[in-house]
Formats: sequence, structure tokens, C-alpha cells
Amino acid sequence: MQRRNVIAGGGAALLAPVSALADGLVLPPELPDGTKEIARLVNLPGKIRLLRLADRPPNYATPTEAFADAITPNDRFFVRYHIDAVPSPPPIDDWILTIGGDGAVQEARLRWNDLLDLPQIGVLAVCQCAGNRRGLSVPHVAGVQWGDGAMGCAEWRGPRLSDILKAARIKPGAVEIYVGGADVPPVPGPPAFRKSIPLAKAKDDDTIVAMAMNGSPLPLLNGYPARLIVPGWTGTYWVKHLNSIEISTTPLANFWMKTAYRVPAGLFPVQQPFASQASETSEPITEMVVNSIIADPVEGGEVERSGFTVRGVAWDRGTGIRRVEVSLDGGKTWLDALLDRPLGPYAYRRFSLDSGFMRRGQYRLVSRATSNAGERQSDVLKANPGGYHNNVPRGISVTVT
Ligand SMILES: Nc1nc2c(c(=O)[nH]1)N[C@H]1C(S)=C(S)[C@@H](COP(=O)(O)O)O[C@H]1N2
Ligand SMILES: [Mo]
Repeated sequence: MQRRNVIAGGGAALLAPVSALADGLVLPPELPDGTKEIARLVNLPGKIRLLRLADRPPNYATPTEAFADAITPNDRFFVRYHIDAVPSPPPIDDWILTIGGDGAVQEARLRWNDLLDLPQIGVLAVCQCAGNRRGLSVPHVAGVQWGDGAMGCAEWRGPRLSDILKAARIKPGAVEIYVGGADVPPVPGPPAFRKSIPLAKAKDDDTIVAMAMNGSPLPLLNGYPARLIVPGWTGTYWVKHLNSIEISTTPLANFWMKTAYRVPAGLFPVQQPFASQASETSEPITEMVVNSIIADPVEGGEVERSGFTVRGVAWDRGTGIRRVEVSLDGGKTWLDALLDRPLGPYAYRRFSLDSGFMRRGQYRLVSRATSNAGERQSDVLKANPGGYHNNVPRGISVTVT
């Protein structure tokens, strides 16, 4: 049943047929057949060769090969929307960010230039959808059937959220900061995508409002002109097209906080619990779990028996990566990979391993990472209704020729 999510259970997947798209991209064999049928590589405005999983709302994944590098280029960065209402880009001089709420002493309205006047902070951080790898769950669970491309790592730059909040002044008694974007649904429709974070995370020095991504304006589909960056936390809090902030004395009680993006209580231990949103049975999904991916070679690839290099990246909640092991035999034996210099605790850490001479045949390559906190990828899928936090070591099949 869940055998294929166990590392040692690589046998079944090894024999699964791989389906190649017209231009050669090979999809993870574990994806549901329906997803394999609709997945296409497409170019979008500002985007090259993303894997289309849905159009309305737009959900496009980054192809695995892009994770051979620690930084994901803007034109390959994945796209995830909940509502089919991508806003048109505002003239930058008209853009206004309002900061108010019952936990604010006064309402503030900041313009683009006001944000530029604040100290600018650069943070290298992974944005990963909580549902990344959901499509690899066996049995399958409902939601966008992501393979492993609902993530990316970029250098985000802009003012600290804490500096922005100063313009409205936080009252004692404030508990959460609500954030909203310009992708408001047509009425009547699904509830607007608004999220909240606890005051402590909002005040964290690394929590910023990004006005730039990898040294350029944010692509429209990644939240132009500005988005929230919550390093270490899953992408759901990284609200795009940011235009409203509320300082609140009560927990946000909408669909996106109370129903979606929640996990069974205690299933995924975190360092900084989101107490104001926890219930007896569930809690919001917050900190990412340690994980890794092999990006080179790719699924279905052919490699030389004289030797090849296995490359990929590893990441976690922000403690940093201590170790990555690679298996060339489906998880039976493990070798320590070389780690590149860390780019920062929230960034991808690149790893590589030289295979040495190999005999011809089919091989299953697997990677598994351990964080500086001593957490290692889970050997067994921690099943949950949302299909979140799948960090079971991923195997890919290659042929040594
Ligand atoms: N305004 C807005 N922001 C949003 C979302 C959204 O639907 N609307 N989706 C969130 C989720 S769930 C994820 S995973 C990330 C995805 O970021 P990306 O589209 O830039 O890759 O954006 C987050 N911010
Ligand atoms: Mo997400």
C-alpha cells in the first residue's frame, strides 16, 4: 500500500513505466495517470518551460533539473494560486500598502518609495508549497498533484516586516499579523486568500517584504510588486501581491487558516508553535521538514559506466543541512555526499557524489538529508489528509550504459 514510500521498496517504482513529454521531460512515475496526461511544459509571461498542472487557477511546477543549482532563476520559479484572479500589475507609483487593524495604534499607508527608504535586507530562502510531492503519495490524496517542483530558492530583498509595522505601531495585546494580496476573487466566489502569522514570527529579523527577487523585480506570477517572505515556513504564508496588513488582537478565522493548510496535532514537531491557531486535534502547517532532491541525473536518465556525478539540493526549517547521503542501490547502502558551502540557513545546500565505475544496468538513486538539528528525512510517509510535508527519501531510476 504505502510500500513505494519506503526507501527499501524501490523495486516496484523501478519497473514502473516512465512517461516522457513531447520534449523529453520525464515525470515522476508515481504521479496519478490523469496528471501525467494533462502535464505539459509551457512558456508563460516571464517564465520558460514550467510544468503545467492546472490553468485555472494557475499551478505550474519547476522541472526537477532546475534543482541542480542552489538558486532557482526567476523564469523557472514555480507558480501557485488558489484563486483564478492573477491581478494586473499596478503602476508602481499607485501601489499602496495599508497597515491597520484593531492591534494598531494608527492606520498607515505606505507607498513603494516609503518601503525603499527603510533598511533593505537580503535573505536567501526556499519557498516550498506545503503540498510539494503530494502527487507522489500512495494512496493519492486530493489537491494539486505536485511532483517535486512546487518549490524554489531565491534571494529575496526588501524591508523587514517589523520595520513596516512600526509605521502603524503595535498595541499591547496584538497576537497575529494578517496579510492579504490583490488577487481578490470575483464575487460571489471562494474566500479571498488571506493568511496570518504570529506576532513573534512577524517580528523576526528574517521576515521581510520582498520587493526584489534574485536582483530583479518579482515576476508577476510570483507576486509583483511585493510579497511576504517567511523563511523556514511553507509557502502558504508567503502572500503575493501584498497590499494589506492588519495587526490583530484575535486569531484570523477564515478558510485558509482554520480549514486548509492544517496538519494533525503533534505529527510534525516544530520549534516555534503557532499557538493562537492550534486546536486540540490540528495545527497550521508552519516550519518545513528536512528534505533533499536529486536533480542530476533526472528520472529515466542514461549515465556512463565510467562514472557520473549525482547532484542535488537539501533544505530544512532553517537550522541548516549537516549531512546528505546518497544511495546508488535503492537505499540498501549509503555514501556521504560532498556539501557545497552553505548559502544561509534557509537556502538550498548543494550536494554532489561521484559514483565511480558502475556496471551496466538499472539503478535506483536515492538521497537523504540530515539537518543541523539532527533531524533526518522520514523513512515512512507521515500520511495526513492534505498530503503535506512528504519528505520520504526520493528515488529516481537511471540506466547505466
Ligand atoms: N496572493 C496570493 N499569495 C499566495 C498564494 C495565493 O494563492 N495568492 N499562494 C500561496 C502558496 S500556497 C504558495 S505555495 C506560494 C507560492 O509562491 P509562488 O507562486 O511564487 O511560487 O504563494 C503563496 N502566496
Ligand atoms: Mo502552497
